[in-house]
Amino acid sequence: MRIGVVCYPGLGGSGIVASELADRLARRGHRVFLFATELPMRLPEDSPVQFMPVEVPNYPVFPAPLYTLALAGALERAVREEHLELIHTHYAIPHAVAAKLATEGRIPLVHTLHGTDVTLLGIDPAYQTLTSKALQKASALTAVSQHLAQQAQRTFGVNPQVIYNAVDTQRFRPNPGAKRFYAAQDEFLLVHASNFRAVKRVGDIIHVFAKIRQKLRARLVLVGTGPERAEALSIAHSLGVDDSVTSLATAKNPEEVIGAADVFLLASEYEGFGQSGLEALACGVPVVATRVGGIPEWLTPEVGRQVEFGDLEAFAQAVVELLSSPHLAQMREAARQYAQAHFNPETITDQYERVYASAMQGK
Ligand code: GMT
Repeated sequence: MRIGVVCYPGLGGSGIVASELADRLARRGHRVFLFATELPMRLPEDSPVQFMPVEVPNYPVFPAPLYTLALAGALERAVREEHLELIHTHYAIPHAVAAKLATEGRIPLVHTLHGTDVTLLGIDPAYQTLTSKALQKASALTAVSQHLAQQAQRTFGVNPQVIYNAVDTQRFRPNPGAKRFYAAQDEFLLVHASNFRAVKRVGDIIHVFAKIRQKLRARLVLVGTGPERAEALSIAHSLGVDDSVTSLATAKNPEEVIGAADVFLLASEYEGFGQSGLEALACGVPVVATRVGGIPEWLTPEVGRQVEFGDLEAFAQAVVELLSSPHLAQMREAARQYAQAHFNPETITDQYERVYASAMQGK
């Protein structure tokens, strides 16, 4: 098939899911065109995917760059010139509307909902009505968790099929030998990775870490960057733990440090899925995370702990208990096996191919 995939290129789960899927589809023989404003960071250098840059010209007459229109224009041209047979967008806003505008019903559209496109932006009156219309008219919709699918039904009146995210267990694998680069021999290594948006509550991670430090020796590595990074580091300073916190803002290979961790921390207020937690499990690293959104659908007691959102005392306690548990080594083994068994990229690619096949039949 000739498939157009649309995504955001930067630090964010939907761009990761989209570019890894695009790459796998292309390696299966599909002709895949990936539309984004920049080369997505998780697209392998040797990928057979054809990157289609979306140029967003700005003119002083516009109050802001017109991304939706520029994307729609790029898609419309590719339908004509590259003979796209289907478009699959990741993150509904504004991609669902842009694809509808570009194609006007000529080819099937598939949209994957990821999280804040439903829960935060989706309920914003500025975007809600037109996005609902575009999603209701789509050939197929998928969501990355049951929880998100239910939210989408409430917000947009649609019933997406759930396809969980995959994890590349070749890339995300245990890397205990690297722990010495990040922590002293008698320290535990705790890791958090995200795009540091407010919803990730990185400040809570720092508070939790300060509580853990009162009980045992540990070091926290923060992987990634975003709007809340400076605030998080300032909280670390004010709590007197900044000497034990390392910030790796531009880590190109986050798996190197995640694979060296003892426990991975995720304190989010909401997660459509929580991709970074799954990547930690694939590395054989147990996860402690908040019981929000799609997290309970993959974080089982065999591979980690769930805690109530905002209960920082319980969060710290759960981490300390895990680190002191005689079963920690078993849990590490179980985490990797579980990720390999349930979130296999090829199985998940099969599921998307089936969605495309039925979308093509119904066109
Ligand atoms: O909203 C974000 O923080 C980023 C968003 C995205 O689209 O990049 O991430 C969402 O998609 C990921 C991949 O499916 C999920 O793992 C994340 O849980 C989800 N983020 C939120 O729901 C906050």
